[in-house]
Amino acid sequence: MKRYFKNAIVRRPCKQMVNGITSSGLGKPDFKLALVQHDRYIEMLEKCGLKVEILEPLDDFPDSTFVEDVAVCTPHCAIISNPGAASRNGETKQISGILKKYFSDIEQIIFPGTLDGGDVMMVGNHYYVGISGRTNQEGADQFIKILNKYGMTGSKIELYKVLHLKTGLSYIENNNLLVSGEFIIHSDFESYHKTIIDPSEFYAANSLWINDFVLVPKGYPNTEKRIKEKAYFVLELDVSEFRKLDGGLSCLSLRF
Ligand code: CIR
Repeated sequence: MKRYFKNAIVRRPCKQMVNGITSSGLGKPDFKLALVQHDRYIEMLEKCGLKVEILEPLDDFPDSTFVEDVAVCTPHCAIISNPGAASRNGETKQISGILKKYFSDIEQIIFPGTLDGGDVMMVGNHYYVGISGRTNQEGADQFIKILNKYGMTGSKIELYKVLHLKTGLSYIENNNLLVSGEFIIHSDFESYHKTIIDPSEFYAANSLWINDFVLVPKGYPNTEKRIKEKAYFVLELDVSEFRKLDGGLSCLSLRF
């Protein structure tokens, strides 16, 4: 097994998750079922070879289980974000203390810059940053400046329809990119081997590469089949209750 990532951090869903931000129109999540799905998610991360730190739920922050949004972990430093949604802005408070255990260098995006980790897609030493309803130009510029300080690079991608960059786009290594909607024809992604996600399986565009496994949400057989054809080990996972809050597989962890 390729062991690029060794660790993951997740945060248990809190009871208040039923009041999380959503545009899905799929109704409120079932909290108990969400806990079961989260347990299974942790098991899958372990199966991919990761040591998982599990953080306590934060009842003041309904969306705090989407821990990917509060930081970006690079091989050289961790960058604490500044979430663009008002109700999520305080989620970053304790993350710095946790990341200090793993990283000697911690950076931070500061106001007026905003950035959600879900808008950041890593491709080796380069990071694509979505300019979205959550991540603004100032936040992206701060982020890219930090990357440059550590010898990494970044570039900005304007988003038009999706919540976050990785809502519609996932890099699964080996130059393979899952693309949907506004990213299917896009000058910045022409050099990749693109797997175009069928509109009926749009949600599966957020699949997650970890050490040569690819986690795919349950219920998207065509995407699953096409990823398998590329010789990955595919793990299927039901995340229906997180989908109700516009969240996907990548949103539920930090990996490094
Ligand atoms: C939100 O709107 O912030 C949450 N309900 C969903 C966050 C999903 N996170 C992600 O795509 N990285």
